Amino acid sequence: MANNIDPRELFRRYDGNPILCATDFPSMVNAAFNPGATTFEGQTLLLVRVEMRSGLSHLAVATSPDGRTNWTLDPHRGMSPEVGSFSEHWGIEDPRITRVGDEYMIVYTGFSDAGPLVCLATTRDFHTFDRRGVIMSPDDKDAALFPVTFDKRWALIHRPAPAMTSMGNHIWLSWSPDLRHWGDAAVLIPARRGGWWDANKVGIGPPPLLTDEGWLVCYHGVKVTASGSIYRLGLALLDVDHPDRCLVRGDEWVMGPQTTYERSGDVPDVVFPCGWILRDDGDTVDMYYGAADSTVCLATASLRQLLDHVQTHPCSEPTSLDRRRRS
Ligand code: M1P
Repeated sequence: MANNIDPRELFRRYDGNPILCATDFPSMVNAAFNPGATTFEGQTLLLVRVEMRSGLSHLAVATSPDGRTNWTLDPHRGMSPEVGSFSEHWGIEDPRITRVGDEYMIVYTGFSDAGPLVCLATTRDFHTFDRRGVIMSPDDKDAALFPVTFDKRWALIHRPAPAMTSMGNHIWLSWSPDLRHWGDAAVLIPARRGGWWDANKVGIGPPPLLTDEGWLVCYHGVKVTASGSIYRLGLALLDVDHPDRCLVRGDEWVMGPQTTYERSGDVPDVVFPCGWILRDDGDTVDMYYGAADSTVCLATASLRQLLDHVQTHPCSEPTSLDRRRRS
């Protein structure tokens, strides 16, 4: 069994992984990872976080006809940190793309002088980007928008970090009538405690995916061990009309670092998806993720199997925050 991968795993890694790495770029860069993903003009489009050899990141566009091979890196498309900007002073990272009609809404982390914060930009062509500004103040990151409004309000999943880190870094959901003013914030998926794989720190992966059974979300959970952190992925299902209600949260992780390219790199033992695409057959989910903060990889799953799994492996130990919300 190569790399200890159980053939029953829900996500199957693409044999050609990594699909993109630093040496694919025309200039010398340190790493390419944590891509947002969408379809655009019939192609798969990735907005890849590229970390330069300064340590600062920008977002580059890569396209492929089949989402697997023949990637084209377009030097004229992408997003660079805004020159002179406080909110993007140390770069921009980890984009999540949500398509709304002809418009693509990109929520990304700005690395500001005051810490990481959440920014929003929109585009129709991935050439020009309309910056809509900071939508969550520091420290906050790992954010994604839903593609529809609920009673005329937008919903944003995000992950503020409390100054008292012992309180845990939980996934929150906030509301806005106009994408500018956000409020009614509440914890959506709390980090668990103790020995759990997702104890103390969690964050959303790709934007929520609408299914007949609810909004499917994939999130990362971080387990701190004596030799460092392990970033793994879990699933949850949110109510279709009330996405602030978590219907079910899976107990087990569904993907963790196992291959050499996930276990070894700038930050070992990390799988970190920021985008997934439901293909035209209505079942194939192509998930694009950063491996070890170094390369871009692809893993594929069946939507039916993901939904079955989360519903048949429900959380057996709700956190105190879960219990309070249910009472
Ligand atoms: O190094 C792993 C990841 O660490 C951060 O994620 P989080 O704050 O959710 O733990 C991010 O900087 C991310 O880019 C990085 O991949």
